[in-house]
Amino acid sequence: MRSARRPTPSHGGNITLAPEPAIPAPGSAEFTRDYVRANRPAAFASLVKDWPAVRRWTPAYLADLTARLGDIQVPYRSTPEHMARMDLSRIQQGRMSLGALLMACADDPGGEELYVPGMALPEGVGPGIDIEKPSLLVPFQTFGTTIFLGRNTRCIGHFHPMAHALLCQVQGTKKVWMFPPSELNRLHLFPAWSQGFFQSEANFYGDLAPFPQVARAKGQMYELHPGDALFIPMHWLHVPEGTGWTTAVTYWWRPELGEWLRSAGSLRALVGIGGEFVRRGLARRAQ
Ligand SMILES: O=C(O)CCC(=O)C(=O)O
Repeated sequence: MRSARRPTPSHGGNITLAPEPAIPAPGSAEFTRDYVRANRPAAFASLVKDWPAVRRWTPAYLADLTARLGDIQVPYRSTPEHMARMDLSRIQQGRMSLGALLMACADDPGGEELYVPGMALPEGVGPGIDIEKPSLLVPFQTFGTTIFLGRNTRCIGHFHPMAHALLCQVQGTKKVWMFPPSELNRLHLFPAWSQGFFQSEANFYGDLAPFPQVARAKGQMYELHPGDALFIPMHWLHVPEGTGWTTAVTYWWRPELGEWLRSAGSLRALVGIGGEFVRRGLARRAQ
């Protein structure tokens, strides 16, 4: 096992976060007790380094693989650096062909941000071929596998209302800022009853001056390299930023009731999920 790796410090706007080194992965019993039940994040060095995907998933390889499945249209994003307040409608850039996006990343990995912020793995890509559920997750019934990819990706600050996640970095490097649920009230989230209830209004890649509380929030930063994995506990706000071409796979599973009850983010999550439920009901009635 490789020794713990200490990342370089990261800052954006006027915020600096203490770097946390990636550690050797524990066994699944220790992972469950010390991290999942404790709602505590950690980066595990080299957890999935033996996945064939870590070697294979270049943009050209994925373009070739997905071309056989036909023309897949994907929603993609980019976040303007100079937009102080996140405007969700301005970061969605519409849809484009996955093949064209991958070829743009292959041709110019250092170009402007092109970000596919999560898509279900297409049939025939991934499980059993290039990736395998990490043994750490054997005790958990995972319910999905999502791929994130693009170049110079800037994910907005968000938390998962109802799931724990293990983010497995496949290619490229990524910094992930993390803030515990107890800090959510400093992170300028969109109103609890609104659609963005799990997302921050602050643009972590721009000027944070309009959000003085954010600079006071206590968080930590992880740096992921190919083959590393990050446990993202439920209700931890995270801000992942990829450099150059990056791709990652995330596994999801449901927390236990006790974990819910102990989390400082549960009330906001409940209000937000309730709001979403009402909005969908009203939309159905209006049809
Ligand atoms: O890797 C990324 O770009 C985003 C990952 C993420 O936000 C997640 O797994 O929840």
